Formats: sequence, structure tokens, C-alpha cells
Amino acid sequence: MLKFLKRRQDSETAETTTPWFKRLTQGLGRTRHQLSEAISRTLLGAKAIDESLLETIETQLLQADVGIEATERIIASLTDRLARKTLSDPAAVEAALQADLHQLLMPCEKPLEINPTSKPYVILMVGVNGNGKTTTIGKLTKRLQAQGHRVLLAAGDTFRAAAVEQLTVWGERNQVPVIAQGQGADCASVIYDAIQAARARDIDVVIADTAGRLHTQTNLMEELKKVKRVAAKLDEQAPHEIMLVLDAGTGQNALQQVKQFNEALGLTGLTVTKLDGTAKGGVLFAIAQHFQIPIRFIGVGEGIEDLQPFEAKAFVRALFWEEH
Ligand SMILES: Nc1nc2c(ncn2[C@@H]2O[C@H](COP(=O)(O)OP(=O)(O)OP(=O)(O)O)[C@@H](O)[C@H]2O)c(=O)[nH]1
Ligand SMILES: [Mg+2]
Repeated sequence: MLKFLKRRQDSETAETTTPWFKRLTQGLGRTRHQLSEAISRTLLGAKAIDESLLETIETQLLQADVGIEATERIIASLTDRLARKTLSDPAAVEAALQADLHQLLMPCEKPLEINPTSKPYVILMVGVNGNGKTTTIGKLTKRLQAQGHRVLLAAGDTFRAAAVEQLTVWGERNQVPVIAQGQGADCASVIYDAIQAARARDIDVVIADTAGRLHTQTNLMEELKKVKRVAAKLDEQAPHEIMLVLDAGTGQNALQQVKQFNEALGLTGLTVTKLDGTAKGGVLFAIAQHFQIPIRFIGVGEGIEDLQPFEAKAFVRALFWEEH
């Protein structure tokens, strides 16, 4: 890449030298290739900074799954800057683009905080089959334990054959109790039991697994509404967190998932997994444009360290990071 586009990597900060930032930059490799590298190449070859350049950038944002509305918003901002003559060179365009992308994500940067007065604090994990709910529970358990919380897991996926076993393995790995009733049991009843058990054992946090379901399966969405009602019988604030787990690789379909699960349950948080396996990581911008739901965590791999709280600034920096 040309010298003038050399990133602000002069400013290697503590944030960009952490192991997590390295994982994040690695994990976002395919999305970076699709989004920022393509844009950098465009800027590099640009003869002039004009509307036609912005049109090319517009196409590239759309191709990277940023979505129509978010792309329009970013291009409107760049067009405005162009009119005010603040985009003097390619580096200025890129800096402005990064600033706009960061601003778009900022409202979604709200880390999960366990309220100690809600005991147990109940986290209900929901989402489409295979999106990473159970794995996220395993990683989250470790994270919460490291913060000093006592955790209990509820095996609320009573549908899939090996689901209870899978959660039990995570329980053993983290040495936390798992409350289960086995396959075919009533999910709401398992979670009710788990909250009661947590009370009896002085547990701080209950994380409840649920079976994967499509947002279009109304009967299965009704089952989740029931879980919510039943949990509220023990504590009217429970579940305190209803977290939808999304697979970044689903791209724009993630928007439909958020919409439908939110309408059914009132989501309080999102986790976006598998950013490492996809070029569609731009979907985070679309999600941020459409919903005011906090993105609590992002996942960039299968390892226990590969789930971290979502930080808008680190995300954008990693997306535009250039290896030395
Ligand atoms: N590469 C990668 N794989 C992930 C990530 N998160 C989860 N996975 C993998 O995705 C697969 C499905 O994960 P699960 O946790 O079983 O998904 P689930 O939502 O519980 O699935 P169901 O219970 O069938 O609905 C597993 O192989 C996980 O290891 C991630 O951030 N990156
Ligand atoms: Mg599962």
C-alpha cells in the first residue's frame, strides 16, 4: 500500500498490542479483505476525490453486507464532507469513513453488567440452530467466573439429542453445576428448577440454554415466551438478559432474526459469533443501524478466549488494520 495511506499505526497503543486485538484482526481477516482492503485499493487508484469515488465506495460497502440504510447514511455523511471540502486526500476519506463507521456502532457498545441485587441474575440464550448458543454459554461462564461470579447452567435445550450432554461438558470444564431434566422435558420447567436451585445454593448467575429455532417457527417462539413468563414467576425481572446469538455468516438474514426474536421476547443483548469464518462481518453495521440493542459480545473462534465484549473502536480499528 502507498505511503500516504499508511495507517495511524504509528500510534500503537496498549489496546492494539493485546492478544485479543491480534485475535480480532486475524478473525476479521475475511471481512477486512472484503471491506477495507477493497476500499483502500479504490482510494489508492482514485484520480480525484469526487462523487464517482463515493459511488464506488458505496458499492463496496453494500458488497460487504453493511446493508442499504447504513451504507446510505455513511455515503450521505461523506458527500456532506465532500461538499464542505474536508476530504482533501485519500487518507482523509479513509479517516472520515472510519469515524462514521465508529459512530454508527457506538450506540451498541454496552457491555453486559451483572446486577448484584438480582440474585440470581438470569441470562436466557436464544437463537437459530447452530448459531453458537451453547458454545457462547461455555465461554461466558468462564468470563463471569473470572469476574468472581458463581454460575449455574440450565440445560433448557431439551430438544436436540446431545444438547444436555454438550452443556454438561461445558459445566464440567468450568466446574459449575448444570441443572437438567433430560431430553423431551419442558424447557420452562428446567429453567424454573434452575433458578430455584441457584437460590438454594447462593449462586449469582444462571445461564439458560435453549433449543435452536427459526425465527419463523411461531410455535417454538411461543415456547420461549412461556419460558419468560415462567421465569418471571420467581422474579418478575427475570430473565434479566435475553440474549440472541447470531452467526455473522448469515449476513443480512441476521436482521430478520433480530427483528422477530425481538418482537417475540424483547431482546436485551446480542452476541455475534463466527466472525472468523466469514466475509460478512459488515452486518454489524446493519444491525447497529436498525436496532438499538446492545451488542454484548463478539466471537472470532472456537476457543474460550475467542469471545470478548464488543468495543466499537477496536472493531473498526481491527477492520482497517494493516500488517506491517
Ligand atoms: N469459528 C467459530 N466457530 C464457532 C464460534 N462460536 C461457535 N462456534 C462453533 O459453532 C458450532 C455450533 O455451536 P453451538 O454452540 O453448538 O451452537 P448452538 O446455537 O448451541 O446450536 P443448537 O444447539 O444446535 O441450536 C460449534 O462447532 C462451535 O464450536 C465462533 O465464534 N467461531
Ligand atoms: Mg446448543
